Amino acid sequence: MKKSIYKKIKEYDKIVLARHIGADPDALGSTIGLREIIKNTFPKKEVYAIGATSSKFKYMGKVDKISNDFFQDALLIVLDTPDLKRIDGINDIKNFGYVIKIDHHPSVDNFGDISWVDDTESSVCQMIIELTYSTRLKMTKYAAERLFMGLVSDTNRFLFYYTTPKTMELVSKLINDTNIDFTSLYNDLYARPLSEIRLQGYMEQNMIVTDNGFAYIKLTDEIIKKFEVDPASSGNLVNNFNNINEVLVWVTFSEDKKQNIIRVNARSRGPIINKTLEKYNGGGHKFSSGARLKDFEEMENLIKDLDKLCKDYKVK
Ligand SMILES: [Mn+2]
Repeated sequence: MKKSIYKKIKEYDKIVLARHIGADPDALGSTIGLREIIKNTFPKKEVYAIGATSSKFKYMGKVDKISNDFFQDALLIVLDTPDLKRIDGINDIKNFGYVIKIDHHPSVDNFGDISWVDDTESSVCQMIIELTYSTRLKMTKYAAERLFMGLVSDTNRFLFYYTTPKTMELVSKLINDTNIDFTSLYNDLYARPLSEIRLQGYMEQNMIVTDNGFAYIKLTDEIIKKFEVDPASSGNLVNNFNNINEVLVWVTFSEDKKQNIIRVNARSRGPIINKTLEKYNGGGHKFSSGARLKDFEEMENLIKDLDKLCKDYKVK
């Protein structure tokens, strides 16, 4: 698999690297990292990492803008994207000469002349490190930094269960090989605006926790404005409330006045929550789901449902 991917990279002079919309460090790190690696190995090739610019993750590097004329006869490599409709900047993959998919999500759309999909890999950045070290591709320090940041971000600093001995071995080889000053990269990844920290403090103080281990916080438009954040980033703070002894399931309700909805972000340390969220115009993974509600009345029903879910789980 990796050898045949290398062969195609060697064969094509024009290469486009794409990833999912709403880019995260793994998507940016794998495309920008692979661009540098291919250019370092084959300096004459034209290689572009495309997709919308991300101001939040600008430290990951610059993305390229190219015209659609370039696509013909080019090799397209789609990274970190399980479904065709979420590829950023490409409407039809048929416009390309050859397509390779490299991904670690459970498969949604089966596409690509070559498809390397493995959901036991921690990140696509891990897969690119692996690809590079098992072929004649040549790593660079800049690429190593991007790949390291993407991997660390997707594993939440080696915390998630799909961090494996292979992850550790590849990262160790990467650091030895390129001498990246990896501890200096954490500031970019983890520095947050004061407004967000203040809101988190508010949430910690005001979160309601039931006897059944269900925790929630209602963030009205007024509160969101007071803390000078936005409904999307306030909802993302849900990730900072795991590992609380008394809490099994926790949820943020963020009022979005512009779209006239209540955004729901839900997480769990046990009960399976996506089935419940599906009844409320939402869904997602077993332990990590979201939804969009019409109003706070619907919120009250969801609170009752999730509290019952925690109660039933505890009885088991
Ligand atoms: Mn990823």
